[in-house]
Amino acid sequence: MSETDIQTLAERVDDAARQARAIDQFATGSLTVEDAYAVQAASVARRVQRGEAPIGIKLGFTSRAKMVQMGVEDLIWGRLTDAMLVEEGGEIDLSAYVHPRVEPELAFLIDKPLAGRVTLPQAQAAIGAVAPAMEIIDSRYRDFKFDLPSVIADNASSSGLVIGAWRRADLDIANLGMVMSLDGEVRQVGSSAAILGHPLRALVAAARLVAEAGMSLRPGDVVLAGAATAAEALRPGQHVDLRVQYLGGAEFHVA
Ligand code: OOG
Repeated sequence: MSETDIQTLAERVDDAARQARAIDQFATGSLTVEDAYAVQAASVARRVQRGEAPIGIKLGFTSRAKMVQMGVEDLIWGRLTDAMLVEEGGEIDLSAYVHPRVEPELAFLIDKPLAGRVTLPQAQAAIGAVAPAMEIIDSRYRDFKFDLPSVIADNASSSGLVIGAWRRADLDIANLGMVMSLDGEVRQVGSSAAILGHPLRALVAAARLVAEAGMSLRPGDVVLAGAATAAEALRPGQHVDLRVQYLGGAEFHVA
């Protein structure tokens, strides 16, 4: 794919995100996974040119529940910027999104540089803190339908993130209960073990994936491990709450 084509597709997904408008997914077979990551990088570069700052990355499809919900089998990653941060306890405005959904996650705060092929203990040693988190995903594609290259090009549906209180990463996070409620009604129940069998494996994968893109995880970066359960659609007026065993929680309102 030519540089011009990459820029054209990057503009298309970036404009759709900015205007909160659904677009058709890219024609099947029209771009490879490699092209798709180039489009993603170019679309996020447009955000950075507008003044947004990169804050880390997110993993996608790290749980069976998400793969089954979206019909996609491969691990993907996307780039997070400061403009995507939603204040914990704060409010989001639905008009800024196409058809947002929320999913329960864990966030890692990187303390030491990490990239390439690393072991679980190396990943553990690179973390400064861990927090309960929710990701607000918002595919720019009509009906939230996409194939693998399309969702990668659309920055893995990245749209917002809510991070609860950070705590030191000295806790065993392998199998923590996670409960996400909408308006006080329990909607998704899971375990951090649903994330690749152990959420730290998401960090191992993140280190490998960023290295393949010529990048590294740096101190201060946030890594979202990927959803532990299926995602829930957001509606006006909702209160969304996540509780994670031993870690506390996070919440926000939808306006
Ligand atoms: C793609 C993003 C998936 C996750 O945590 O699995 C994701 C999507 O479902 O729109 O963020």
